[in-house]
Amino acid sequence: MKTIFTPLCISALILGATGLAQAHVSLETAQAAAGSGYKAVLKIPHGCEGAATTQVSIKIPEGFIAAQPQVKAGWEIETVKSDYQHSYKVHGKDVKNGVTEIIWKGGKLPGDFYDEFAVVGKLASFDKDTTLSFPTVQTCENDKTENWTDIATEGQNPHDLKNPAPQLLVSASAAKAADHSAHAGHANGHDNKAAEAVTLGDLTLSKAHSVATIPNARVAGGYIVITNNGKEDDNLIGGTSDAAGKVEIHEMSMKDNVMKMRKLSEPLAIPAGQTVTLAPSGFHIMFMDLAKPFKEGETVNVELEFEKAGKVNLPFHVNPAKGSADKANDHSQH
Ligand SMILES: [Cu+2]
Repeated sequence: MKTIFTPLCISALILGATGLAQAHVSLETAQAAAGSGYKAVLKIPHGCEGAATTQVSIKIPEGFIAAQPQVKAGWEIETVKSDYQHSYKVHGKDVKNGVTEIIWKGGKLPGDFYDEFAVVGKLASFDKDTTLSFPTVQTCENDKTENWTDIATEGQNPHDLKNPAPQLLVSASAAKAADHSAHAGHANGHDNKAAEAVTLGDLTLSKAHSVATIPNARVAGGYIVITNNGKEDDNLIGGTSDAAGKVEIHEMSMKDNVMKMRKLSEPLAIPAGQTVTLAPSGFHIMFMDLAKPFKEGETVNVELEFEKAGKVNLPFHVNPAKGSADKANDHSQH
């Protein structure tokens, strides 16, 4: 089944130049929690040997459910729907099919410019850490193509692939990760560290971490996975930290092709039975007015407050500025 969808509103394309002429196509957020909502932001860093990109198609992997492309000014969107290999429960309903391929066409991305193509959906509740591949084909003027479709076989290093498909590491659901705390280090990547999972009432808080800042930074992001194992919704009201003048909850979103960050005006909902992931491309904690820059290897003490579960003190480990999750997918340094 094919559906043609043409965005009516054409707003100015925001284009950023890139110096990474050799960079591979990759996902902006290369790690997410099983069972959570996920926004796949496909980064297209260059054309085909200089030719402008006129079409981008992406295959949606099994386990990325209810995929919906984000409207993109200047591009038509075509979706292919087919049956999933498995059946999934979404909001209590069985979902057996959905979008398995998305094609953006009719646009023109000059060869030396950069752009992003986004898809939102939900990750299945994988019970072990799983790598999902999003094979992508870039079609350019003069019938040139770039195929980002190589998938590493077992035991093969993805870095050895010439044209790797963009990858997402899905970490097993937080509740399960807590049961297997010995594996927590693995689940989280190579040398990055995050706090052990903490239980607060019905909530499980895991993977609390921040990222090292540049020397004069005034703000830093905080990231965490929050699972509500209870039967009642809860809300993240806010937090405090001795490392920052203020702790706010922010949302990063795309509006008319512009990346916007805003402070949430209401508490962040943690619905019953669901996992909310605070990550760089979505909801996140923002440490404002830093007492001093965050350095790799340090721990930042944070008190988070939930409406029902109450307050909890959590260490946020400061990871290197370029995380291992990024390294797995970002080949720009080759
Ligand atoms: Cu922010």
